Amino acid sequence: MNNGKVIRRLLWALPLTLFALMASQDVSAREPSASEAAKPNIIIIMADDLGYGDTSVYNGWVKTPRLERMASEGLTFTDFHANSSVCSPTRAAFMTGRYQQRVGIVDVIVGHRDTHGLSPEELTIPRLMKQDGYKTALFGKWHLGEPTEFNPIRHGFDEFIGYLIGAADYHNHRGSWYDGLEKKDQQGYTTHLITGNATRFIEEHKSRPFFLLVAHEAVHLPFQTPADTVENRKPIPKGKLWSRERIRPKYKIMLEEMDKGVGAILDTVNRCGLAENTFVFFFSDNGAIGAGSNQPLRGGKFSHYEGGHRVPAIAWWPGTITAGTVTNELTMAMDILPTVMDLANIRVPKERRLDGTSMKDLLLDRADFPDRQLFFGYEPKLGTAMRDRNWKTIVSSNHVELYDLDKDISETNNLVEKHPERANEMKEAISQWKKEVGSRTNRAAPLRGQ
Ligand SMILES: [Ca+2]
Repeated sequence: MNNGKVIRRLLWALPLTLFALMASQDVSAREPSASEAAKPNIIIIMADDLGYGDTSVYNGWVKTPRLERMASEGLTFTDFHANSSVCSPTRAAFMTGRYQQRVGIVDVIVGHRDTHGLSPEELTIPRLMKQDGYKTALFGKWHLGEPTEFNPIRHGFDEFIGYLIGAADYHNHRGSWYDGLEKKDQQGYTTHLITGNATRFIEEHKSRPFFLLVAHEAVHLPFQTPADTVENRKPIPKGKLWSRERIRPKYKIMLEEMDKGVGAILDTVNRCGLAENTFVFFFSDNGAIGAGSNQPLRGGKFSHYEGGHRVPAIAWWPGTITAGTVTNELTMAMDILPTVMDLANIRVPKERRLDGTSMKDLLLDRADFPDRQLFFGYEPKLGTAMRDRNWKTIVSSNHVELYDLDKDISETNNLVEKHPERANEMKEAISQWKKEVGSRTNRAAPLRGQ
């Protein structure tokens, strides 16, 4: 079913020979069996703190040829959102398909806060997929709880290699690098280790359905490139630590390394003959800090403006998702769980209220996606923001902002006084939503035996 809301167009003029090569690869891939076709492999690649204006896919300042190619072979989202402008809440929503408020993770998880991790009684993507016979793995960042009870292994991951905290030293991560429940170091640059573990996992499990979460460290701080080894790292002068001129060149290299990693994963999928039966989704967990770019959006990480949570997102499934397409539908990280369950034909227990909506028809048939109100709660620090189609409001204490993103994507013209009724309606919707999802300490009632 086609419609006017999804605009099909070629984004990049790839040489004809490249298209011919891609076509020949598709033809040579083996035919999946009936059972495999019913159970596609799922790979989610998550960047950390990558901004809307960082990658060249979004006309950004860093050339990322492998993400460009992924986009030219798949579907690019212009209005996809992280659930939060910081790490842990977005990850909690992505893992559970629910607003992070329902699972009690509204802020970044660090040791001293009242929420120490994602309850292992929550229904997560890996738990649901493991129950369905999928082999499951996470390589890279977790950031949903450091104590053993919150470890990814407790959430249905068969394999976990990476770190539990917000960031690790890219080179010297001994002491924060885990293999399952135990600390076990791997030597190397984290971006390369995450990619290497992911490609090894794909090759090892190419004959059965798998769910692979590749949670990159890039482009989160510390700003370290493969060349910045412990030996050659020099003390940073005071005042230079956060200087844009120092960070920018490193940030660029960090993103380029991650881009190569995305390419290596897609190459491995192709080489293993899995492209026709593997769904890959790439997105970022929140917007960029000042060293990166969220252009043309206002704000960035820790902000309720669009730059805080509108992020790059690309879906890839050659032969199933139409190549070189773009969608402007309003979508969010919590939509990923219902989407992959739909693609894998896994039933989520009815008792579990999901807030996300399956994107399956949008991905496969370019169908209309339902309009809905979306909320970005970060109380009490930033208040709550809301999207309703092109309208955006931000409510904090007694301050209200209202923007028409169709005319003002950079959120520069506050329309509260021009459209007071709309502002009040959206403010009331926020109040209702807050009552429904509960406070930051209101954890979800556990579902036993799921
Ligand atoms: Ca992040």
